[in-house]
Amino acid sequence: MSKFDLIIKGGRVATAADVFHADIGIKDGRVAALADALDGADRVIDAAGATITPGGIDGHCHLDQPSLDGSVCADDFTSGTRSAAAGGTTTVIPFALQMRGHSLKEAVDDYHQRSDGKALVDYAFHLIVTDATPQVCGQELPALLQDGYSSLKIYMTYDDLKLDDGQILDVLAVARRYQGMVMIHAENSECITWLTDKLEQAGKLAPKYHATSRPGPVEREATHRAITLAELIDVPILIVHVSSELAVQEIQRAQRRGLKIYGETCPQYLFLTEDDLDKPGFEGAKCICSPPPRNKENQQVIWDGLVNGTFQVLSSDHAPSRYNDPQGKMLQGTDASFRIVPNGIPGIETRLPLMFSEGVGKGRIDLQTFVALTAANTAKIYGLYPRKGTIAIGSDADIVIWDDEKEVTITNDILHHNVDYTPYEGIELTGWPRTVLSRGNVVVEDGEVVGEPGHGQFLPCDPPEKAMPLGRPVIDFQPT
Ligand code: DUC
Ligand code: ZN
Ligand code: ZN
Repeated sequence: MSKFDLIIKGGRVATAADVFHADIGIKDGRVAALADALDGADRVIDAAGATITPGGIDGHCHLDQPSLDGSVCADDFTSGTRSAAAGGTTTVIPFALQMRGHSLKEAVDDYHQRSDGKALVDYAFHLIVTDATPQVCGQELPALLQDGYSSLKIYMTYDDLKLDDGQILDVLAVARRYQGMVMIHAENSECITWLTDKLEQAGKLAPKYHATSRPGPVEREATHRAITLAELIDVPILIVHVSSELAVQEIQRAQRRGLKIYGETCPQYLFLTEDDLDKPGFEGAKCICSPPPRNKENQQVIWDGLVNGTFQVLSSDHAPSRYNDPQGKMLQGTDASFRIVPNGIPGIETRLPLMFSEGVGKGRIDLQTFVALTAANTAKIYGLYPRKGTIAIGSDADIVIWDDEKEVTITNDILHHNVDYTPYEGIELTGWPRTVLSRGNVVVEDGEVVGEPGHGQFLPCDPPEKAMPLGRPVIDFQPT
């Protein structure tokens, strides 16, 4: 019997800490050896001249998520994880959405049914809490937080999802007591509704007015309020999909004060602007997402935030709606108000290649920062480290071997999602995943997806505290 199942030879290995040359020996799905020169394997992959990174972890994506507006999430666990794998992502963390009036446990059970046997790569679940009842905060949430579902998202906007400040405090208190990581969608709901009403009254319905209805101050106010609520409870939070300079400033101010406020941003805030919402006809709907893309100067602030440590995580917020489809962006036709266009853009496959080419390749971030933002920090924050997010002895062999020099023009027909467009059409990149391993299994070979549904396993998550220090407990809040 061979010592290793597989050896990856001669590559340049990057982790969040180091870049070094080593052969990687893989046995039983895990990294078993890192050394100058390894021998004795059933299979050897020649990676001479190639960069090798840990498989990406997409800490924010929506797959087979039930909708509340009649639209259909275009990707299920098979198409979504096929697309993820093709783009070098080997762990995804989508959301089990609680419907108001229903239990959280029901949402989790339903989400297991939607994912069982369907994924090509591993996955965990975040919870979405929309109904913070005493039963949910007192029993269901504590039980789930201790049972492998250690993170949850709450919304400050969207009528069907949002919590008020008191409810947010209730949820934060539970998270503090049971070491949950709370992700917060921070936009001021009342301001959005007021602005949207005024725009509609003036007949301004086109996709571009989506950006007008959710300007930077709307995000800043909610970010400030979320931070204040977290400070009151003394609990870490993560502000998701941060888009604006004004929100960045709030997060930086809190971080300077020593608060554990983590930040996530997404490629759409680096590569798109509000002008993309102003394409001819209804085309701008393709880029309707919340918060909306901003302007060029703002893009630079987001890039700076990746470098200066404001952001720990770069996720896709892949929220796939088809464009030319009555269950997608055209749900209410092409003359519909921006208010009722399903929110979200696809990006689960393009996240890593965009950052590898335009971040690392263009010298904006170094390779270690790339790994930290796309894999290692995500694993730490959501309790998956060091099983995921690094290349170290004992870690799962989730590995990307890059074709560093490959020139690729992004077009929708090279992607594997079930969406009929990509907002990044026409962007020219250098570098694309050549071979991708999930627990030692080749799931992408020479750019072709060869993985099978059912290989991907559910990952119970530890609390984040095991890897990321938490705030000092001050008051023992009892859950309501
Ligand atoms: N915004 C969200 O908050 N979720 C999914 C899509 C979007 O644009
Ligand atoms: Zn959100
Ligand atoms: Zn989202």
